[in-house]
Amino acid sequence: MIDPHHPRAKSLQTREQLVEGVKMGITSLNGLISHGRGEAFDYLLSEHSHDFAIEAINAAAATLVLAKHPVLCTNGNSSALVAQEYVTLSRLLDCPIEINLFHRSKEREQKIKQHLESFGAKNVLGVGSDASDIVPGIASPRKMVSPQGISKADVVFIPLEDGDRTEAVVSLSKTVITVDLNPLSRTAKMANITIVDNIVRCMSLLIQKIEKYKNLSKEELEKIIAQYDNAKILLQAEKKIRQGTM
Ligand code: PTJ
Repeated sequence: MIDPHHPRAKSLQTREQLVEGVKMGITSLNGLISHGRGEAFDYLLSEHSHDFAIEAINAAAATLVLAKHPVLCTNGNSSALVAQEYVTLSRLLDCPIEINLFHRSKEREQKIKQHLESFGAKNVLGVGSDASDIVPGIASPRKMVSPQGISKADVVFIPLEDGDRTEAVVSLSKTVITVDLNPLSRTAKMANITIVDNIVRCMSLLIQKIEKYKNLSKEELEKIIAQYDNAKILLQAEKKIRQGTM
């Protein structure tokens, strides 16, 4: 039990969630290493959702509201950390959640599906034989995708990856929104919209913004997207990191 008054309580709770994820068979052991990388960047960003993250959240919300077939990809880390938020987002957008794993196993897919369903998920794709389509140009098992999910999607939410999937999905003319605390990662650079923030902080902000933007006109949403410049956002995040936490 983590004392809520501990100065690093939130960070320690997040670690516990991932350790629990490993025990439940949801998160891979490699996922813990990945989280450590994220934590290091979060520390350099003062564990704060900065203006550059908010601007990306705005563009992501506008893009998701306008999307015809959005899909929310999840892996072992995001499922352990923000399952409830995934389910809320999928309800708000009336869209599926697709499990798409790097360290793929049928058992882990099933456990993640059950975990998401325990939070109320209704439409979970990518499990077992459902992942029957192939995205060309991906070297890992993440190339296997659902025909009703990533294959069909015009907008794909792909948080917490640093690999070739985003590049391959973007080259299919789909829009990719990512969440990555490392603004220098391949994914951060290749995605159309990169939210440089911790997924445990930014999901609720994204949900709130989508609720608000559902009342905006198509023209207003298109304007928010047109004004967004991902390269500028990444530069701002990198600058913040270089300035340090002082
Ligand atoms: O569950 P699987 O098998 O699909 O595996 C998932 C992991 C996360 C292990 C896999 O996708 C992986 O190895 O990812 P990487 O290459 O470590 O990349 C993850 C990126 O997300 C890194 O740039 C991290 O800095 C970043 N990251 C990690 N935790 C967070 C994060 N970004 C935002 N919020 C976090 N909590």
